[in-house]
Amino acid sequence: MSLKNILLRTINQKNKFINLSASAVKVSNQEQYGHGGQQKKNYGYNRRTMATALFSSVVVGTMASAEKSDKNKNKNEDKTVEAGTIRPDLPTFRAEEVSKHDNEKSFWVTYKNGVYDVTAFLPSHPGGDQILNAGGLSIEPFWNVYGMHKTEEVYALLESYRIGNLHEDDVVDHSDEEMWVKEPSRDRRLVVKTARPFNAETPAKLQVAYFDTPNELFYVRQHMPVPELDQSSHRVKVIVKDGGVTSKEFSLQDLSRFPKGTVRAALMCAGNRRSEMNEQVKPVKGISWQGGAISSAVWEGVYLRDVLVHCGVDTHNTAGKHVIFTGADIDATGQNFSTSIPLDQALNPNSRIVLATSMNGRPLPPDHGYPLRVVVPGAPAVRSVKWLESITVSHEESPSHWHQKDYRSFNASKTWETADFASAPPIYSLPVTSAICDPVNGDTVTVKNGIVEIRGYAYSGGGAKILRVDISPDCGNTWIQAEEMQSDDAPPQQHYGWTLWTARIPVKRGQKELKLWAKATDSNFNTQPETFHDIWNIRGVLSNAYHKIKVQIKH
Ligand SMILES: Nc1nc2c(c(=O)[nH]1)N[C@H]1C(S)=C(S)[C@@H](COP(=O)(O)O)O[C@H]1N2
Ligand SMILES: [Mo]
Repeated sequence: MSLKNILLRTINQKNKFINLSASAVKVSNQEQYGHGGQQKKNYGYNRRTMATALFSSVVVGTMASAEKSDKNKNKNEDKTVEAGTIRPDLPTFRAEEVSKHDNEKSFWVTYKNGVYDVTAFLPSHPGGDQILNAGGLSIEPFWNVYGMHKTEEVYALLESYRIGNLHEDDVVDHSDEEMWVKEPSRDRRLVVKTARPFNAETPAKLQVAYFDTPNELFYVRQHMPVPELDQSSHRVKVIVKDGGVTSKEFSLQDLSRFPKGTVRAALMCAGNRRSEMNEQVKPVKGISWQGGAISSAVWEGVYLRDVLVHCGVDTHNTAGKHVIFTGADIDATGQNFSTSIPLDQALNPNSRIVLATSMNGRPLPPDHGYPLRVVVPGAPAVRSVKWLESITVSHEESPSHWHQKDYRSFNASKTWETADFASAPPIYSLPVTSAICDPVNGDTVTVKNGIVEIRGYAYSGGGAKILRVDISPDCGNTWIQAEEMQSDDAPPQQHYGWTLWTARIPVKRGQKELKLWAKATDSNFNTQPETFHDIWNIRGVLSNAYHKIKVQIKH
């Protein structure tokens, strides 16, 4: 039976218990076995949530032996049953051949100098579908993390599947990859910008398909690997440095005793739409986000303000003070992700800052900060620190390089040589922006009754609400106001949702092409600049000029 059939059979069995669509299964199989990327670059990211329990029905019998091997671990580590040494009797493969090999026919992995066809072993892998992440790749980083593999039995078992040697030049040190092994499963529909750390946009057409973005389609922006945390043992420390230093620790249960806090907020990366600035003016540094680094959710937890007041923060003397948020994720030098906002902003009830445990009615997914995240609505999303470990009230801003060396505002003449980050204002709010999401640039659209219908989002930071979205079909000569506006009920000053809009654009008979410009106006009557020229900046942040696309017309 082919590998695909074995898998499909197992999946079909599982389908009786878990509700999976046929298309999800199909996509998953293609993606899991179809990848042929570079040896060092391609596992762990491309899975749908489909197969969490994929093989659990067939592994019951083998779990016992896995446990046994685990107990023997120490004893066996002394012995030197070596796997992956060179076997001159076997053929040699390049890493590229292994990774491009069709894993749907037979499933290959490497370990040190060894190449293995482990197809026959797949259904009885005690770790279930985890092994699928290693298709065409080395299993070493996985085994470094899941140490129960390092036993005589497992080495011997692996060697029984040996088919060849990995070319000497392709044997690499995988120790730096361990930290990526436990990354969460991600929806295949996300548009991946970088795999490690994982950064991905919500596809444009799916942004406007839902008012609140389904959690699995919410854009993802990571600076580091996703930390593994547990809600029952998680604690957040509130430290107040004001003359003396006081500190209090809260479990999630402790937090739940505060009044419930909730806010509907779109989160937008300060670098959203950076690619347009980059293309239309000159290069900027940063992830080349198109318009998909914004998504919407309802966040629930408790209000930060209540917790700060409970901890005795002086609500009157706020000037010059800051609230530093620190996450559990750490960089290569051991520094935790951290940034800060002014204390004034944190204490203002209009800010509606939530210490969130839930996102759209579900526990926060690992990618979005499980089990606790601060949501600072209306601010660049970088201030909404995930995996929140501590909150520090201080006379200083966060000292981290993410706060000191990024997310600051510069004029268009500043270069990397002349920009002074220390004196540049940190970005704590967001300007008005909009984008056309459906159609996307280059699409062919069908005219119905002389009309082309277009849809998009508009958003403004700082609690402002979108009042109007205008579309020009003729490079700014005339403007058509979007008719349908879907938005949150909250009033301006407290309005943190985005607005989804629909506009109907009349087209002439025989017209072949349509250029469309979009701009929004917010409740402060601020509107977008026409071009990116004057707002260009080295980091490509706050890239909010008119969104301009061109589509072909089918009558
Ligand atoms: N702990 C932590 N919090 C973080 C980040 C991070 O890397 N680590 N990235 C920030 C940035 S730059 C953005 S744009 C948002 C992205 O949130 P999302 O992944 O839930 O969309 O998270 C912010 N909070
Ligand atoms: Mo961001």
